[in-house]
Amino acid sequence: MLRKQRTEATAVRKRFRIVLVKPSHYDDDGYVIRWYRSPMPANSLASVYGLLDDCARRKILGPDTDIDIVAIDETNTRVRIDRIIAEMKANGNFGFVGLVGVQSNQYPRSLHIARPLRAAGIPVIIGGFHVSGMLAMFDSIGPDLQEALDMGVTLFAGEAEGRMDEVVRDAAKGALKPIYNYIDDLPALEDAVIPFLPGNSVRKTIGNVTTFDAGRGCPFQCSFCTIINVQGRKSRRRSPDDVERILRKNYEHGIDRFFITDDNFARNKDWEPIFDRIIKLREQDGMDVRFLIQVDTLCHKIPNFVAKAKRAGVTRIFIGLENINPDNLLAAKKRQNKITEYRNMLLAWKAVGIWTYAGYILGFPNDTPESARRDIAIIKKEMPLDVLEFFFLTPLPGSEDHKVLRTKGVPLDPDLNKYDLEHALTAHPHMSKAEWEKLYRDAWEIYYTPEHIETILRRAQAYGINIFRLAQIILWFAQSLAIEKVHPLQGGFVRLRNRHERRPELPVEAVWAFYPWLARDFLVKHTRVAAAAWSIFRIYRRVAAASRLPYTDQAMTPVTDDETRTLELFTHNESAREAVDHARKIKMLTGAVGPADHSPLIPA
Ligand code: B12
Ligand code: SF4
Repeated sequence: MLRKQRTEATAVRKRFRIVLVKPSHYDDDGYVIRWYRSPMPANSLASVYGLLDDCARRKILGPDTDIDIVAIDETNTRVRIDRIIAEMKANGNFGFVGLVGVQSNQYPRSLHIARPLRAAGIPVIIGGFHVSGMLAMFDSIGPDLQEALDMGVTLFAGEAEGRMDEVVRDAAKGALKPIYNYIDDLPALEDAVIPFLPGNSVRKTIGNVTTFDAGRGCPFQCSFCTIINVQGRKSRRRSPDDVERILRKNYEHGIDRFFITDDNFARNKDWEPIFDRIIKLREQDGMDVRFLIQVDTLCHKIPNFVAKAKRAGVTRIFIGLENINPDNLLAAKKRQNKITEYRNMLLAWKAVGIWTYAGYILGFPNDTPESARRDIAIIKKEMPLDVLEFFFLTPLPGSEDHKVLRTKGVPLDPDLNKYDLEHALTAHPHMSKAEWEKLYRDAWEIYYTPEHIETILRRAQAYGINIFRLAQIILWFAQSLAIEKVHPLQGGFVRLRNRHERRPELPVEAVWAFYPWLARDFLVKHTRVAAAAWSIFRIYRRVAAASRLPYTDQAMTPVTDDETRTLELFTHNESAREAVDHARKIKMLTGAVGPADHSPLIPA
């Protein structure tokens, strides 16, 4: 009798199936960028998974309907569209496929994934920065978004916290709207559902690192930035309780390294209570958690910020240095970046043994191939930076730059797949496309010479930084473009390619051509990686052997007033000299120094 009842109960249970895909994009040969292991779980995927998992737990479709969620990160897992179609069909297409956190460069790939799914009658929703950025900046729907709508794909703009119930219920009723637009109604994040990914997704990444956002929004106004137009300029943040929950949940699963993805954690209004909570977890509860955070170039001026970051377990910071030419920074409205502060800022982090990554943008209006090469040489000599990474100045959809160029009718490369900060997409006033591309390739080689790698390691060792770990990261950043032909931030372990995972505009290669090429490519690349690793290891050994010898150089000493007149960083052009004079004037006027101290560069 009991068995019969149970069978009846299971017979009426329904299963609403959700497949979440975080798409990758195509490399320049047209193949999907996919790795055996990606560096860390995608925070966008974890955020959306967490929200849907919460819907499932609350049984928002009624007590008889289970919600099943599968999460696929295409950077480490092949998306089997045929299998998704078969599984959905077996479930009467009761469910949807969510294309998650879709950036502009991933949008063409997303449409390629969506097309066969829509042809099979499966509901598809696309969310992420491309849709949000386009709807934030333009009143009308552009051809790219229209293509999705014409296929019957639903677009989601804005953030899904607090909105997921509506979407899931509509999908279950078969009544998804064409567009959900919440871009002007950004949710508060206090007590919002926290990001989460199941173990099988995390296992496809390198291991003990994960990501989460403690807040969103940035107060600054850089013209190339998409974040302020999509996530706003107001700081919205998770509570210290939620941050603690995220950390504990991961720690229980052996994950103790975190990348806090806030674009600018220093401007998270609650950075201090959050740091205080983490300090408590570390110092009183013995949780050895460590962090990479992103900050701006003035963060060292916030009282206690650097000291508390250190105690909270921050071991690395990422800074958007962007450029050392004040004219360029001004043109990009990056007014908060003051070259007069760069070295002090870096020294403040170095003093507490935290290593620094910085982003440098090539192709600002005043850049020439020569000036950019000279600027990189100045950075090497005069700034105590560890890892430097280069990007093309890119009019990303969602940015003011993109809107201005589109509105003026300036020709822009129509292929969204290239909007990945690794391609020249528009004309430059002083460089041909070929010169700009060459500059980008050369920049990595100019910075990561064997001599400079040695200098970076020597400086780091003097500050007590783990140089073995730093040497590995340098290997990754120095060689990614040369060997894998992708930016280090898109990299992973062991590149995988499938003959059929190619842009539909390009032909599927013949078996006899594809596999020998793949085998040769694998061998050549891994030989090159081994050679590069050996060469960096030898440098590491040399530096480690000299650990007892004191080391210092110009970049490691606080800037003196004399140096403001001699360092190339401050004298390389008129605008750099003006920036120094301006900083000096401000300091005098605000009384931050006595008349004897004219250095704008000694922190007040
Ligand atoms: C962290 C981060 C990274 C990390 C990723 C780490 C990780 N594994 O998470 C790293 C450093 C590796 C990285 C690399 C790159 N990144 Co990145 N990254 C970010 C950053 C700072 C945070 C992303 C994030 O987690 N956001 C929070 C999530 C929750 O927001 P979200 O994705 O928008 O999702 C919400 C909504 O959109 C919506 N939603 C999203 N999907 C869906 C789906 C459905 C069904 C629904 C209903 C709702 C929904 O709900 C979500 C929750 O509210 C963003 C900037 C930002 N502030 O978002 C840039 C950003 C996304 N990155 C960008 C770029 C260009 C890149 C690179 C191409 C750069 C490069 N050349 O290396 C690579 C691409 C790598 C890749 N394969 O994705 C750009 C994209 C711009 C654009 N217009 O497309 C951004 C916006 C930064 C910028 N410069 O403007 N990135
Ligand atoms: S500081 Fe960074 S996040 Fe803030 S506006 Fe500038 S580019 Fe965007």
